[in-house]
Amino acid sequence: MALSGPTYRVALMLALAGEPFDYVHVNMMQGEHKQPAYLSKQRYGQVPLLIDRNNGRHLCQSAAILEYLSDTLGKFGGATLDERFQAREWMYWDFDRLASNVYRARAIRLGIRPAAPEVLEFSMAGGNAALKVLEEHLAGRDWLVGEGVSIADIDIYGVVALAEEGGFDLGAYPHVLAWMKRMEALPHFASRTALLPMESRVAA
Ligand SMILES: N[C@@H](CCC(=O)N[C@@H](CS)C(=O)NCC(=O)O)C(=O)O
Repeated sequence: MALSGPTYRVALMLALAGEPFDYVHVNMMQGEHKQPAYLSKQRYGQVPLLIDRNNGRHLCQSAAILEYLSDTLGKFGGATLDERFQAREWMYWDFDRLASNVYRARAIRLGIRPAAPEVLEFSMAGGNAALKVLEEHLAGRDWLVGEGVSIADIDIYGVVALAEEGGFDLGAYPHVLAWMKRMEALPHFASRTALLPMESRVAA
């Protein structure tokens, strides 16, 4: 689904890995994601869903999909076992503290999810607290884990790239902004709007 941050991070991973992929738009406005046909493939009734045609596997949960892709493609998994564990920590932290708040604030501001003002306030406070953690970690380092880009960076970029739509002022986080620029300079990098159209698309 074109507006979906979790879908974007999977698409970004595939793009950065140089893997062509078909993109199938799920019409969430019409509740397609809650129909039995879709639920039989994606038990949580959410996007994204990755279908690996090489082996017929169906995978849910964007962070788990990134781990799967890094394992199967042998890319962005971290240079050592410790880096791999650290990347996983960042991804678990992300959905707990950063993505939950940023995506909720964005959904409220875009009118996708109506909510009381206190909910927006709560989400902004939580999102800013998480951005501060990110900012402090990125001071003096180029990537979240080790010396190169990993699935932790791809995962978290897929949140931070949408933060301004949620009303967050990234100008307050210069190290995060510099890290975003490094992400955007990677070969094959593409924005959400370039990767996710509002209709289905077969691999180029
Ligand atoms: N933790 C999940 C979150 C996925 C998610 O929240 N997707 C949203 C769209 S961005 C969705 O499908 N919402 C519909 C619903 O949860 O019923 C992931 O990372 O894949």
